[in-house]
Amino acid sequence: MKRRNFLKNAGMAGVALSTTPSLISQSALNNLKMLKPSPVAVATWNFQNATKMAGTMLYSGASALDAVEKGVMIEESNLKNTTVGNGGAPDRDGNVTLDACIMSPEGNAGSVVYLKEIEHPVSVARKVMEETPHVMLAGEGALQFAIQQGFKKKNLLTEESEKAWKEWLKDKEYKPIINIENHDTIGMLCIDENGDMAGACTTSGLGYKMNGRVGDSPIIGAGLYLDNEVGGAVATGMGEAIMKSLGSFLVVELMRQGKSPQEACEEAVMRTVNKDPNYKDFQIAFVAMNKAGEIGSYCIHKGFTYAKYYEGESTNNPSSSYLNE
Ligand code: SD4
Repeated sequence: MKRRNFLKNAGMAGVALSTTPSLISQSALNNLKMLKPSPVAVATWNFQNATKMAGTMLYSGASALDAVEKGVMIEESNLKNTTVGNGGAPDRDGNVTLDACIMSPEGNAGSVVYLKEIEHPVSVARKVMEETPHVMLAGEGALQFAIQQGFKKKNLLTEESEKAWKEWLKDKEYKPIINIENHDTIGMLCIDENGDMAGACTTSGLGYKMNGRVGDSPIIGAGLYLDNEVGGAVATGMGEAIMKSLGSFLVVELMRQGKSPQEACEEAVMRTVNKDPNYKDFQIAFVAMNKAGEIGSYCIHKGFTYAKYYEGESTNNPSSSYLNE
Protein backbone atom coordinates (compact mmCIF):
# COMPACT_ATOMS: atom_id res chain seq x y z
CA MET A 1 0.00 0.00 0.00
CA LYS A 2 1.37 3.43 -0.86
CA ARG A 3 2.07 5.66 2.08
CA ARG A 4 -0.31 8.42 1.03
CA ASN A 5 -3.19 5.97 0.64
CA PHE A 6 -2.34 4.36 3.89
CA LEU A 7 -2.31 7.71 5.65
CA LYS A 8 -5.73 8.48 4.20
CA ASN A 9 -6.97 5.12 5.46
CA ALA A 10 -5.24 5.63 8.76
CA GLY A 11 -7.09 8.92 9.07
CA MET A 12 -10.39 7.17 8.46
CA ALA A 13 -9.45 4.47 10.92
CA GLY A 14 -8.79 7.26 13.38
CA VAL A 15 -12.47 8.21 13.22
CA ALA A 16 -13.49 4.69 14.14
CA LEU A 17 -10.80 4.53 16.78
CA SER A 18 -12.86 6.08 19.51
CA THR A 19 -15.47 3.29 19.31
CA THR A 20 -13.33 0.18 18.78
CA PRO A 21 -9.84 0.98 19.91
CA SER A 22 -8.37 -2.48 20.26
CA LEU A 23 -9.62 -3.77 16.87
CA ILE A 24 -8.32 -0.75 15.01
CA SER A 25 -5.13 -0.94 16.93
CA GLN A 26 -4.43 -4.52 15.90
CA SER A 27 -5.22 -4.04 12.21
CA ALA A 28 -3.37 -0.74 12.15
CA LEU A 29 -0.32 -2.42 13.67
CA ASN A 30 -0.49 -5.17 11.06
CA ASN A 31 -0.75 -2.61 8.28
CA LEU A 32 2.13 -0.64 9.71
CA LYS A 33 4.40 -3.65 9.49
CA MET A 34 3.73 -3.91 5.71
CA LEU A 35 4.40 -0.25 5.00
CA LYS A 36 7.34 1.15 3.08
CA PRO A 37 6.67 4.78 4.01
CA SER A 38 8.40 7.89 2.73
CA PRO A 39 10.99 9.16 5.20
CA VAL A 40 10.01 11.75 7.80
CA ALA A 41 12.02 13.75 10.34
CA VAL A 42 10.25 15.52 13.20
CA ALA A 43 11.73 17.49 16.11
CA THR A 44 10.72 19.58 19.10
CA TRP A 45 10.58 23.36 18.55
CA ASN A 46 11.37 25.22 15.34
CA PHE A 47 14.61 23.37 14.67
CA GLN A 48 14.19 23.24 10.93
CA ASN A 49 17.94 23.25 10.25
CA ALA A 50 18.10 20.01 12.21
CA THR A 51 15.06 18.36 10.57
CA LYS A 52 16.29 19.49 7.15
CA MET A 53 19.67 17.89 7.78
CA ALA A 54 18.07 14.66 8.98
CA GLY A 55 15.37 14.69 6.27
CA THR A 56 17.83 15.31 3.44
CA MET A 57 19.95 12.43 4.71
CA LEU A 58 16.92 10.15 4.92
CA TYR A 59 15.90 10.93 1.34
CA SER A 60 19.45 10.08 0.25
CA GLY A 61 19.08 6.64 1.82
CA ALA A 62 20.61 7.21 5.27
CA SER A 63 19.44 5.12 8.20
CA ALA A 64 17.07 6.66 10.75
CA LEU A 65 19.81 6.23 13.36
CA ASP A 66 22.42 8.20 11.38
CA ALA A 67 19.83 10.85 10.54
CA VAL A 68 18.69 11.52 14.14
CA GLU A 69 22.28 11.72 15.33
CA LYS A 70 23.43 14.14 12.61
CA GLY A 71 20.17 16.08 12.85
CA VAL A 72 20.41 16.90 16.55
CA MET A 73 24.15 17.60 16.24
CA ILE A 74 23.18 20.76 14.34
CA GLU A 75 21.64 22.16 17.53
CA GLU A 76 24.48 20.88 19.72
CA SER A 77 26.79 23.12 17.66
CA ASN A 78 24.38 26.05 17.43
CA LEU A 79 25.82 28.72 19.73
CA LYS A 80 22.56 30.65 19.66
CA ASN A 81 20.73 27.74 21.26
CA THR A 82 21.44 28.19 24.96
CA THR A 83 19.77 24.94 26.01
CA VAL A 84 21.76 22.40 23.96
CA GLY A 85 25.44 21.52 23.57
CA ASN A 86 28.03 24.22 22.93
CA GLY A 87 26.77 27.56 24.28
CA GLY A 88 24.30 25.85 26.60
CA ALA A 89 23.55 27.75 29.82
CA PRO A 90 25.63 26.52 32.78
CA ASP A 91 24.40 25.34 36.16
CA ARG A 92 24.41 27.83 39.05
CA ASP A 93 28.11 27.13 39.68
CA GLY A 94 29.10 27.84 36.09
CA ASN A 95 29.45 24.24 34.81
CA VAL A 96 27.97 23.38 31.41
CA THR A 97 26.73 19.81 31.88
CA LEU A 98 25.06 17.95 29.04
CA ASP A 99 22.51 15.13 28.90
CA ALA A 100 21.65 13.11 25.78
CA CYS A 101 20.29 9.78 24.62
CA ILE A 102 19.61 7.84 21.45
CA MET A 103 17.50 4.78 20.55
CA SER A 104 17.87 2.48 17.55
CA PRO A 105 15.23 0.56 15.58
CA GLU A 106 16.43 -2.63 17.28
CA GLY A 107 15.36 -1.21 20.64
CA ASN A 108 18.90 -0.48 21.77
CA ALA A 109 19.62 2.64 23.77
CA GLY A 110 22.57 4.73 24.86
CA SER A 111 22.71 7.71 27.19
CA VAL A 112 25.10 10.14 28.85
CA VAL A 113 24.35 12.38 31.82
CA TYR A 114 26.28 15.22 33.42
CA LEU A 115 28.83 15.16 30.60
CA LYS A 116 31.17 18.16 30.51
CA GLU A 117 33.40 19.60 27.77
CA ILE A 118 32.18 17.46 24.88
CA GLU A 119 30.28 19.24 22.13
CA HIS A 120 28.31 16.24 20.87
CA PRO A 121 26.90 14.23 23.76
CA VAL A 122 24.50 12.45 21.39
CA SER A 123 27.46 10.86 19.60
CA VAL A 124 28.92 9.74 22.93
CA ALA A 125 25.50 8.26 23.79
CA ARG A 126 25.58 6.37 20.49
CA LYS A 127 29.05 5.02 21.36
CA VAL A 128 27.75 3.92 24.78
CA MET A 129 24.99 2.05 22.93
CA GLU A 130 27.27 0.49 20.34
CA GLU A 131 30.59 0.00 22.12
CA THR A 132 29.72 -0.87 25.73
CA PRO A 133 27.51 -3.40 27.50
CA HIS A 134 25.79 -0.47 29.28
CA VAL A 135 23.00 2.00 28.55
CA MET A 136 24.01 5.02 30.60
CA LEU A 137 27.31 6.62 31.60
CA ALA A 138 27.55 9.63 33.92
CA GLY A 139 29.94 12.46 34.70
CA GLU A 140 33.65 11.74 34.92
CA GLY A 141 33.23 8.17 33.63
CA ALA A 142 31.28 9.39 30.60
CA LEU A 143 33.98 11.97 29.88
CA GLN A 144 36.77 9.40 30.20
CA PHE A 145 34.91 7.09 27.85
CA ALA A 146 34.35 9.90 25.34
CA ILE A 147 38.06 10.73 25.32
CA GLN A 148 38.96 7.06 24.87
CA GLN A 149 36.62 7.05 21.89
CA GLY A 150 38.48 9.97 20.32
CA PHE A 151 36.21 12.89 21.27
CA LYS A 152 38.05 16.15 21.92
CA LYS A 153 37.55 18.30 25.02
CA LYS A 154 36.29 21.80 24.43
CA ASN A 155 35.24 24.73 26.61
CA LEU A 156 31.46 24.94 26.09
CA LEU A 157 30.90 28.06 28.18
CA THR A 158 30.77 30.83 25.60
CA GLU A 159 31.44 34.47 26.40
CA GLU A 160 27.74 35.20 26.03
CA SER A 161 26.53 32.42 28.28
CA GLU A 162 29.15 33.31 30.88
CA LYS A 163 27.95 36.91 30.78
CA ALA A 164 24.31 35.86 31.16
CA TRP A 165 25.23 33.54 34.04
CA LYS A 166 27.12 36.33 35.83
CA GLU A 167 24.10 38.57 35.38
CA TRP A 168 21.92 35.82 36.88
CA LEU A 169 24.30 35.49 39.86
CA LYS A 170 23.41 39.02 40.93
CA ASP A 171 19.93 37.98 42.09
CA LYS A 172 20.20 34.19 41.87
CA GLU A 173 16.52 34.05 41.18
CA TYR A 174 15.38 30.73 39.79
CA LYS A 175 12.32 31.54 37.73
CA PRO A 176 12.17 29.85 34.34
CA ILE A 177 10.10 31.79 31.83
CA ILE A 178 7.60 29.46 30.23
CA ASN A 179 8.32 28.74 26.57
CA ILE A 180 11.32 31.05 26.45
CA GLU A 181 14.00 30.35 28.98
CA ASN A 182 15.05 26.77 29.49
CA HIS A 183 13.00 25.25 26.70
CA ASP A 184 15.03 24.57 23.61
CA THR A 185 15.90 20.95 24.06
CA ILE A 186 15.92 19.05 20.82
CA GLY A 187 14.21 15.67 20.64
CA MET A 188 14.00 14.12 17.18
CA LEU A 189 12.27 11.12 15.62
CA CYS A 190 12.99 9.79 12.11
CA ILE A 191 11.56 7.19 9.77
CA ASP A 192 13.92 5.99 7.04
CA GLU A 193 13.33 4.48 3.59
CA ASN A 194 12.98 1.01 5.11
CA GLY A 195 10.28 2.22 7.47
CA ASP A 196 12.60 1.90 10.46
CA MET A 197 12.49 4.46 13.26
CA ALA A 198 15.14 5.96 15.53
CA GLY A 199 15.12 8.80 18.06
CA ALA A 200 17.49 11.12 19.91
CA CYS A 201 17.27 13.80 22.58
CA THR A 202 19.97 16.25 23.72
CA THR A 203 20.10 19.19 26.13
CA SER A 204 22.13 21.23 28.57
CA GLY A 205 19.11 20.98 30.86
CA LEU A 206 17.56 23.78 32.83
CA GLY A 207 19.74 26.89 32.97
CA TYR A 208 21.20 27.63 36.43
CA LYS A 209 20.07 24.26 37.76
CA MET A 210 21.71 22.84 40.89
CA ASN A 211 25.11 21.30 40.30
CA GLY A 212 24.52 17.59 39.63
CA ARG A 213 20.93 17.95 38.47
CA VAL A 214 19.90 15.65 35.61
CA GLY A 215 16.60 16.07 33.78
CA ASP A 216 14.34 13.90 31.69
CA SER A 217 16.17 14.24 28.37
CA PRO A 218 18.73 11.40 28.79
CA ILE A 219 16.32 9.11 30.66
CA ILE A 220 15.05 6.38 28.36
CA GLY A 221 11.26 6.53 28.60
CA ALA A 222 11.17 10.11 29.90
CA GLY A 223 12.79 12.45 27.33
CA LEU A 224 12.67 9.82 24.58
CA TYR A 225 11.12 6.47 23.91
CA LEU A 226 10.90 4.46 20.75
CA ASP A 227 9.50 1.11 19.76
CA ASN A 228 10.08 0.35 16.08
CA GLU A 229 6.85 -1.68 15.95
CA VAL A 230 4.68 1.18 17.19
CA GLY A 231 6.33 4.61 17.06
CA GLY A 232 8.25 7.07 19.17
CA ALA A 233 7.87 10.11 21.41
CA VAL A 234 10.11 12.93 22.61
CA ALA A 235 9.60 15.50 25.34
CA THR A 236 10.71 18.98 26.24
CA GLY A 237 9.97 21.26 29.16
CA MET A 238 10.24 20.82 32.90
CA GLY A 239 12.15 17.57 33.19
CA GLU A 240 11.06 16.90 36.77
CA ALA A 241 7.41 16.65 35.66
CA ILE A 242 8.24 14.53 32.61
CA MET A 243 10.33 12.11 34.69
CA LYS A 244 7.55 11.63 37.22
CA SER A 245 5.18 10.33 34.53
CA LEU A 246 7.84 8.65 32.37
CA GLY A 247 6.04 10.64 29.70
CA SER A 248 7.58 9.43 26.43
CA PHE A 249 7.18 5.79 27.41
CA LEU A 250 3.59 6.53 28.35
CA VAL A 251 2.90 8.11 24.94
CA VAL A 252 4.31 5.10 23.07
CA GLU A 253 2.40 2.63 25.22
CA LEU A 254 -0.82 4.57 24.61
CA MET A 255 -0.17 4.39 20.85
CA ARG A 256 0.40 0.65 21.21
CA GLN A 257 -3.05 0.42 22.78
CA GLY A 258 -4.60 2.08 19.73
CA LYS A 259 -4.42 5.81 20.43
CA SER A 260 -3.37 8.14 17.64
CA PRO A 261 -0.15 10.10 18.31
CA GLN A 262 -2.28 13.17 19.05
CA GLU A 263 -4.54 11.35 21.51
CA ALA A 264 -1.53 9.75 23.20
CA CYS A 265 0.27 13.11 23.66
CA GLU A 266 -2.90 14.65 25.08
CA GLU A 267 -3.39 11.86 27.59
CA ALA A 268 0.23 12.06 28.73
CA VAL A 269 0.03 15.83 29.30
CA MET A 270 -3.28 15.40 31.15
CA ARG A 271 -1.67 12.87 33.48
CA THR A 272 0.58 15.70 34.75
CA VAL A 273 -2.15 18.35 34.69
CA ASN A 274 -4.43 16.15 36.79
CA LYS A 275 -1.78 15.19 39.32
CA ASP A 276 0.27 18.34 39.79
CA PRO A 277 -1.57 21.34 41.28
CA ASN A 278 1.28 23.60 40.09
CA TYR A 279 0.96 22.67 36.43
CA LYS A 280 0.33 26.27 35.38
CA ASP A 281 3.83 27.23 36.51
CA PHE A 282 5.74 25.14 34.00
CA GLN A 283 5.66 23.85 30.46
CA ILE A 284 5.81 20.25 29.28
CA ALA A 285 5.41 19.20 25.65
CA PHE A 286 5.42 15.94 23.71
CA VAL A 287 5.82 15.16 20.03
CA ALA A 288 4.95 11.65 18.86
CA MET A 289 5.10 9.84 15.54
CA ASN A 290 3.79 6.38 14.75
CA LYS A 291 5.08 3.91 12.17
CA ALA A 292 2.76 5.36 9.52
CA GLY A 293 4.38 8.78 9.93
CA GLU A 294 1.31 10.26 11.64
CA ILE A 295 2.39 12.99 14.03
CA GLY A 296 0.80 14.35 17.19
CA SER A 297 1.82 16.99 19.68
CA TYR A 298 0.44 18.51 22.87
CA CYS A 299 1.66 20.74 25.68
CA ILE A 300 0.39 22.63 28.73
CA HIS A 301 1.02 26.21 27.60
CA LYS A 302 0.45 27.73 24.20
CA GLY A 303 3.59 28.51 22.22
CA PHE A 304 5.20 25.14 21.59
CA THR A 305 5.90 24.17 17.97
CA TYR A 306 7.51 21.22 16.22
CA ALA A 307 9.58 21.07 13.04
CA LYS A 308 9.01 18.53 10.30
CA TYR A 309 10.72 17.52 7.06
CA TYR A 310 8.70 15.44 4.64
CA GLU A 311 9.10 14.98 0.87
CA GLY A 312 11.30 18.04 0.40
CA GLU A 313 9.12 20.30 2.50
CA SER A 314 10.35 21.77 5.75
CA THR A 315 7.72 23.18 8.12
CA ASN A 316 7.26 24.55 11.62
CA ASN A 317 3.94 23.45 13.11
CA PRO A 318 2.03 24.87 16.07
CA SER A 319 1.10 22.39 18.78
CA SER A 320 -2.28 22.39 20.44
CA SER A 321 -2.17 23.08 24.16
CA TYR A 322 -4.21 22.55 27.32
CA LEU A 323 -4.12 26.22 28.30
CA ASN A 324 -4.84 28.78 25.65
CA GLU A 325 -4.01 32.07 27.32
C1 SD4 B 1 15.33 19.30 31.24
N1 SD4 B 1 13.65 18.83 29.60
O1 SD4 B 1 16.53 19.17 31.48
C2 SD4 B 1 14.88 19.51 29.82
C3 SD4 B 1 14.78 20.99 29.60
C4 SD4 B 1 14.24 21.37 28.28
O2 SD4 B 1 14.38 22.77 26.55
O3 SD4 B 1 13.37 20.78 27.71
N2 SD4 B 1 14.79 22.40 27.74
O4 SD4 B 1 14.48 19.30 32.13
